[in-house]
Amino acid sequence: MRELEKIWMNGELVDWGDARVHVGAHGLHYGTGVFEGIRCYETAKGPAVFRLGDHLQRLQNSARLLYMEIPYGVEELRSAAHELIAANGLPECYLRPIAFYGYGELGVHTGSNPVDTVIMSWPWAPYLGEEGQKSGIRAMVSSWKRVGPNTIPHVAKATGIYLNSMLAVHEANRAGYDEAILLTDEGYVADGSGENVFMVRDGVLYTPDLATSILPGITRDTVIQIAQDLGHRVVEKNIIRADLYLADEVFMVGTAAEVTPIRSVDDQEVGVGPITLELQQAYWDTVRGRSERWSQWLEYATRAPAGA
Ligand code: PPE
Repeated sequence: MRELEKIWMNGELVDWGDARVHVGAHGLHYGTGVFEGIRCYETAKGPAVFRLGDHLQRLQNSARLLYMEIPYGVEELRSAAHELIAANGLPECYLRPIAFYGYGELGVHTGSNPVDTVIMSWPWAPYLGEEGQKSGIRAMVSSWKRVGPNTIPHVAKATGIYLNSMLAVHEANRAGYDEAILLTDEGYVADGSGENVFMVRDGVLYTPDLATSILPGITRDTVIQIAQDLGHRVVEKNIIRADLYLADEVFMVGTAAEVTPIRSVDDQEVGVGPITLELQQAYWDTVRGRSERWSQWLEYATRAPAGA
């Protein structure tokens, strides 16, 4: 990770090296945290954060599902994000807000522990690589099942839930694949380890329904809206692994991964197809402010550091 100048921590900008947490922090022991991943893109009008408000609202929703109250509201975190972007001065970055139960008492109950709130930022290349975005990645259906709705609420982007993703991606990488696809206990396609999944068959786009154990991805929502605007039909429904094998196209979407084609699933070749590439290009045009149609999703950064 490339270290930048500042990290926003509990209301102030601190030097990168000083953003420390005590080893007794509750979140470290029990995975009791919620987080977000947001991208800020370089545009002709300067750095712009993509769907910042939607990400910060999801952070609040995730916290609510963990009975956690983040001491900062959406508007305060919005200004904090802008302050941080200005302080670190990069045209593009990934933003990682995280709120977790901090240091105080141990024991699974969160008790009187404070909630620490942090926003980091750093430059993050495409999650599955630039080559992966161009030529497609090789995915494997994981033997690990996605956490069910009555195990941990999958709607929450909670830190602890990512053990599930970690096991799946570890298994896939060890077996020589680039990424894992997790199924639900019932056998329906859920998420990648850090992405939502789409497929195309006979010109129609399919993606798992929100009630499947998926993260309600903001890129998923973005891609659905862009695809419909381009005249494609999008159907949200249960998908089984055979559907992926027989698909004309399969791709993954996420803030970090953007739109990444999948060229094979479990060694069944699907190839990189035209609808995926069309949506990938439309997504890049949208996030980089080249499409008027979706300009309301971009929040242009304030240029000067606060107080300067
Ligand atoms: N499913 C999962 C499990 C997931 O982690 C992500 C984001 C998505 C779907 C897509 O959500 P969205 O970013 O709102 O479109 N994964 C984050 C990276 C996780 C990581 O730190 O690694 C991301 O893309 O920022």
